[in-house]
Parts: sequence; C-alpha cells; structure tokens
Amino acid sequence: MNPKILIIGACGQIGSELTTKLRHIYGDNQVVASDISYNNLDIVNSGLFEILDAQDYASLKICIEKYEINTVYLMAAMLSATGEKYPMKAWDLNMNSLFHVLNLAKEGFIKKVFWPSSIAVFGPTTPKVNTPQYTVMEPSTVYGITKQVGERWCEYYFNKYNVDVRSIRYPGIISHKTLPGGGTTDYAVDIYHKALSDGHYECFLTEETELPMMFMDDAIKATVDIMQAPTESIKIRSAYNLAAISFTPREVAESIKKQLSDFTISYAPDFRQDIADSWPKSIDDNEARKHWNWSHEFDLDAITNEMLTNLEKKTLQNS
Ligand code: VAH
Repeated sequence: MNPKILIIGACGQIGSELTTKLRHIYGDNQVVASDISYNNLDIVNSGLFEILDAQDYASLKICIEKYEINTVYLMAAMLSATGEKYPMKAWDLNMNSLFHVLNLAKEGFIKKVFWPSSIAVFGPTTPKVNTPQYTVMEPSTVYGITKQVGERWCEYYFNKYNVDVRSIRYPGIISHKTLPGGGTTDYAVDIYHKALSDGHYECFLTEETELPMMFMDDAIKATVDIMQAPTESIKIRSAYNLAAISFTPREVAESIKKQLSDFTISYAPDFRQDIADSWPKSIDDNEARKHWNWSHEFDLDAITNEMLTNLEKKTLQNS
C-alpha cells in the first residue's frame, strides 16, 4: 500500500517533526498535515495543510475522503500537566479523537493507524525500575487514564475488527525545533533554553527525580519503524514500552555544565512533582527491541550537544 498520510496534531512537538520526516520519506504530496490552528507556520507553509478539529468526526471524514487518506498518525492530545487543570477537556480530546479514527478504520476508510501512548499509563503502584511491558497500571493522572483506556480500545479494535492500529508508550521527549506544551517532562527542554538565555534554570521538579527520556530523533525513528514493520512482527496491540535513557534534573544540569561551565540550577517543585513521582524511573523495552528491532542512538551528552548546538544556531539566525 502506498501510504497517503494524514497527521492530526501536526503542529505539536512530536507531530511537527513527524510531518517533516514523513514528507522526506514518502514525498510532500503523500502527507497531509493538520491541526486545530496555524500554530506552526513552518509546517503550515511547507506542504499540504488542513485546519482540522480532531474531535469533529464529519470534518475528519471529509478530509480523509478528499485526500484519499489510508494512514493516520493521531498526535493530538492534552498532556499530563494541562490535563490536571482541565480533566474533562483532556478526556474529551484524547478519547473522542481516538474513537473517531478507530471507527473510521473499522468502517474501512483508514487502513493503518498510529496512536501514541505514554509511560503515563503507569502509576504509583507500578514497579519503578525497569518497568516491564506487563505490570500493574493504576495511572493517577487524567492523561495517564486516557492513555491506559486508549490502549485497551486499540487492542479491542484490532482483535474485534482487525484494525491495524500500532502504538508505543513514549517517555519524555526532548527536542529543539518545537516547544512542548503542558507536559511534566517539559523541564528537560526548558532547561536547555534557559541555560543559553539566562545561564540559570529553576526546575519545577526535585534534583533526584529520575524519569525515562528520549531525544526526538529516536522517538521519530521508533514511530517510523513500528509503522513500517511487517504486520506479523507487531505482537502487542495495546502499546509497546519504549525506552532510551533515564536521568534526573541534577544529571542533565551536570551534562550542560560540561559545555556551559557557569550554568547553575535551583529547584522549586510544583504540582508536577506529584505527577512525576507517580511515573517509572526506567523502562524495560525488550519486546520492542525483539519484535521490530528497536534501538535508540542518543545518550544524555549527545542530547545536550544536539540541544545546545541547535538552539545556539537558532538564536544566531533570529538575531
Ligand atoms: C507529559 N511529555 O509530560 C508528556 C509525556 C511521559 C510524559 O507523556 O505529559
């Protein structure tokens, strides 16, 4: 099947880089980017783009028929921190959008679906070190609840209606091209921006808060890999654990100091500390590595180098 791709939430942190990557792989005319507003002009002006509300079933169906879409990447969601401020909005956006895409796939309008889950599906009762693929999952955030329920529905639509939906549990994602929005792991992006602009960062998590993290290039590679994998190699239809590295705010500060020796950090935990404390410290992603040959590339110092180098370049270009 020649993919004709629709990316929902294409202006977001992952969606924007996924759009660029998929356009590079399949060609600009094979990829339609969409979002609820024009909030990333690089994406809007670099190829096919549609304004689309992920909760509007009729508009979604019209877009899919207009472009003869056969593959959908559903990247629109309300993340953990914002979801705690607006629980019902988070539930509605994260679940209505998934049901619309799954039902259009069930009715034959879509042939293949990617839907992102998250390590947020794990909760305070989950084993925190090398969290296994199958374990106790009692998420304590609205975002985590939507991801846990979403995984169950994805597996149900595969088993009951043979919908080819694939999913991975993203850790915190670090990137320099587009700012994240409303996440608990966003500190790991903010710290690099502030290291360059202020030489100091006040972290909203405590220094020893260890969380699973991944550079955007690795996350995009995993997303493309799982979607290109032969059907028979996808043996888990809820969502795959996915991991690269884990680190604490103190460790990322030390990595930054290797390049910016005067950088300083302070700690002022806020409501996001409780969210972070409910999540694993590290993830066992053996199944992804065995079933579809996943492997990561970037360690912490490589991430720091990529972030500081590219953010400095961007500052020079904008000055
Ligand atoms: C968040 N970046 O912080 C997201 C992610 C694992 C965390 O799902 O909400």
